[in-house]
Amino acid sequence: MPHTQHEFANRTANSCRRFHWIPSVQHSPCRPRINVETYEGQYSANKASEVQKRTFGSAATQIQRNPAYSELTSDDVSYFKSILGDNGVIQDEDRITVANVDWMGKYRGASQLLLLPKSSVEVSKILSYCNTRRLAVVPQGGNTGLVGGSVPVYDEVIVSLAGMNKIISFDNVNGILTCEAGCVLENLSTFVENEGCIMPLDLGAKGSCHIGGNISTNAGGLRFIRYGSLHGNVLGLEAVLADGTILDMLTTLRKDNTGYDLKHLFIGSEGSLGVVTKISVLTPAKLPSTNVAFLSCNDYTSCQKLLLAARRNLGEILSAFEFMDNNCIDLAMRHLEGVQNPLPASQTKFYVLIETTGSDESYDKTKLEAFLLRSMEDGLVTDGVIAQDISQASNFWRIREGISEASVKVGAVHKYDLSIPVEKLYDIVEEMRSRLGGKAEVLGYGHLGDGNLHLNILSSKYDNNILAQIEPFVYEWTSAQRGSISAEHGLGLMKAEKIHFSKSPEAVQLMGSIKKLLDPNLILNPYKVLPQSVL
Ligand code: FAD
Ligand code: 2HG
Ligand code: ZN
Repeated sequence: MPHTQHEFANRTANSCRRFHWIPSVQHSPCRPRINVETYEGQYSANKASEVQKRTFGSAATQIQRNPAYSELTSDDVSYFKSILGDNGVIQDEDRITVANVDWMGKYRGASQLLLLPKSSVEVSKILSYCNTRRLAVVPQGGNTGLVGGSVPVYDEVIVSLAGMNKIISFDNVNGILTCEAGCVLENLSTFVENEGCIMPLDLGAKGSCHIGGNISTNAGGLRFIRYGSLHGNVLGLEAVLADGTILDMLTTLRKDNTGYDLKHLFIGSEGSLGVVTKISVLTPAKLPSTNVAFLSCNDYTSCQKLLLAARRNLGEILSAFEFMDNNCIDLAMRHLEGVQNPLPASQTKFYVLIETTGSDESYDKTKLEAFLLRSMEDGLVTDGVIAQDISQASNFWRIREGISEASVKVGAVHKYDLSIPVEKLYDIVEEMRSRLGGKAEVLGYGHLGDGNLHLNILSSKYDNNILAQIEPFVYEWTSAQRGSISAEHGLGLMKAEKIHFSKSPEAVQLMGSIKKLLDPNLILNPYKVLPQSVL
């Protein structure tokens, strides 16, 4: 039963009597953990020459090692040592094992070599050599990607950008940061916050992911609703092409209409067209007043109406609108240490996290409180709390950001990252639950303000019968709604063969032509992003 305005006011009064503005909510950084369980049916071997064919759980997906690629020799290793020094050439088994496995422990490659260049020139020398030798390469950032794009499939050489982590300059008049691609997002956030700005993106993996990885996946994240896509925020970048050409597009201009804007090819191309080495990005001003509310709603229709009301009534101060179903909260409480549901246990089906960020503490607070009381009167919200300090706000965010981390603790997880019109967005979660009939746990959450659903399907181990219930249904359903099968995570290995569910044959063909133009020997991130048939 919905609480009355009086009850909400009491809760607000009790929880938020001293309602402080929160200068900067420190989200808990998420460190990558490697779950050593391998995907059922997946093949792994120590020697590249033994690896010729792999399956990835789906009976339909069989990928052969492309025999056009050379196998690594000791001469290759000696060459890399001559340009990078011994410290830049890693063959140590433990370090290679970590770099071969993705964050979920779902995709595992069999590379024998990890390279750590320190400059664009070194990246250029590596790629030029690999191109001539036909050695396949996988660029790697923080290895937090969720679609199997950041790890080798077979014996590709791993080129990690971790050693290229310098801040080059910060223009504090215009708020423009220029840095190397291997900078960790959280370090950049800390740096620009000290300069009175914020990064235009934020995500749960910020303690590990690199800005180069963010750009290469066109990561969305928690600030997208306010600051939009990296296609808008990245002003320039430098990328090294497969043949070693260093392409300087590192402008810091806001406006530049001279010819084709080539940087966009590298934003979201997941290391398949070049290695991003430097970037310049717009950093918005850091505003002094941040408020976070954690709310419950009885049904999905109320969440939708709340979003509309938030857009209209919170307007320019709205900085996040995230939703989670009850299954997510249960999971988070089961698996995240020290996290508490700020609302009393009830029959609540949905939770919404709203954040506002603005420049006037008392105006922003009054506006948010009035909005929440009105939403309660209108029956859209059944209960809610507003954080009164950083610790409460962090707890709210920890629940939302921690769902991903909690999901991998169950054993096996299938993650779908869908763009769907908001009115239809939760239908697929319900349909999936009834299809699976209790064989797996189905979670729905995500960036509701951006029409982006994260559908997570959890079971104790990978099971091809479960997968057969999910795919291709989930892609067909999304395609029928004219949605996207990848809203923000990319295609990677997981969805390279599924691109046609979201893009026309002509568009995919053109993408293939661009790939072949920039990387004619197909050395960059093979088997990922595009279907083998167009290459
Ligand atoms: P990696 O995982 O190392 O690589 C990702 C892809 O980019 C690979 O194809 C790789 O080859 C390529 N690549 C990496 N660096 C370069 C480079 N310098 N040049 C060329 N190619 C490169 N994603 C979101 O969009 N929104 C979220 O809210 C979000 N939250 C997450 C929360 C958690 C807990 C986790 C684990 C992941 C989350 N992700 C999210 C996914 C992931 O963090 C992002 O995709 C992130 O941008 C990847 O960055 P990375 O440095 O880890 O890249
Ligand atoms: C998020 O929004 C991330 O938390 C991860 O994009 C989603 O793990 C997932 O499915
Ligand atoms: Zn997300």
